[in-house]
Amino acid sequence: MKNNRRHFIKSSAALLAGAASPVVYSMSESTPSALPVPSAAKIISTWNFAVEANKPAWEILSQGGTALDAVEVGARVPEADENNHSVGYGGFPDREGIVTLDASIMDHHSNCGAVACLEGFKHPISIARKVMEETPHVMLVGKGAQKFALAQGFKKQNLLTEKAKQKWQQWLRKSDYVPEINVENHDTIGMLALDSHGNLAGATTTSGVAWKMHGRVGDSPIIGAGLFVDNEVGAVACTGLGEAVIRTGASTVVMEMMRAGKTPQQACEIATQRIHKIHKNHRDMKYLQVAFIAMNTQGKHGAFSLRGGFQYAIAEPNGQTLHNAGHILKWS
Ligand code: SD4
Repeated sequence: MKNNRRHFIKSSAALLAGAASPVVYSMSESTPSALPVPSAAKIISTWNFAVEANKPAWEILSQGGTALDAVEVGARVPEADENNHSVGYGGFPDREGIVTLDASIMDHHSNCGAVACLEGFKHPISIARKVMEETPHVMLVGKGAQKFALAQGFKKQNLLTEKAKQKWQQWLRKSDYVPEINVENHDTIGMLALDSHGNLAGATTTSGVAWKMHGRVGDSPIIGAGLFVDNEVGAVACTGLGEAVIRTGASTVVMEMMRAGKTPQQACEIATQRIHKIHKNHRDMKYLQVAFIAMNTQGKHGAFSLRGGFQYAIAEPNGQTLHNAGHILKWS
């Protein structure tokens, strides 16, 4: 390990504390950092697996790196984790047994890139970044995205692990489709970062809802739905049932609330309440979950979800913490 590298150590007290109160992860270092840790830098990310994702992302910010690099590097962590069944390699497939991935990334200049319904590549977030940087477009889907990824030198591979295949085969016996949200208490990773230059960036990456129809695309790759960054205002990411997020343009709602002067927390609550109101009599209501994270240009953050169980992780100069978000409803 490099001498000047900051790293996070999960304290045993944190493990004992459980999920009821913020779980504190202390940072330690053997020698002082070569560069001062920028006091403004901060990351907020969705779900408990974000703690792992935040570690390499924080290393980048703590060395004075960009928010864009931080969110890309962080998002690659769950993408590569075969035990994470809602993101990247090891993700649960669609009803035809095919793993298809959605991802998006956005920087402080409002540049953005996305891929949707992408088959066969472990790191859609990096391909999304290439779409942003190397093409005149914002989103590539399906075969076109695959072709582009190959042309950019990404390696094609099988993403369906044995474990995910077994789960799919179990599901096939009944083929009873209900979108499974909050599976194992984690889903899409959404990451928002503010760097020491005062710039924001965001990323989302997901395998979407398990057993979806082939070709289904969720909110995560859609700018203004699953992700939105505006360097004059803030950054927003969503997780949960993408159909509900798309129907309501949810990230845009949070962004515009912040622009109008609401705090990130208030903005996340307003968008959640709006989704709740719109879906009260909707067929999706019985399994509906949506959750938001947001951060403004000052590094103030907010998080809120429709139902309980949503966690988010914060990384900042004095450590990393995992929190339970406030919510409106309980799972019944
Ligand atoms: C989607 N929003 O594809 C993603 C999945 C997710 O909690 O975040 N589930 O709809």
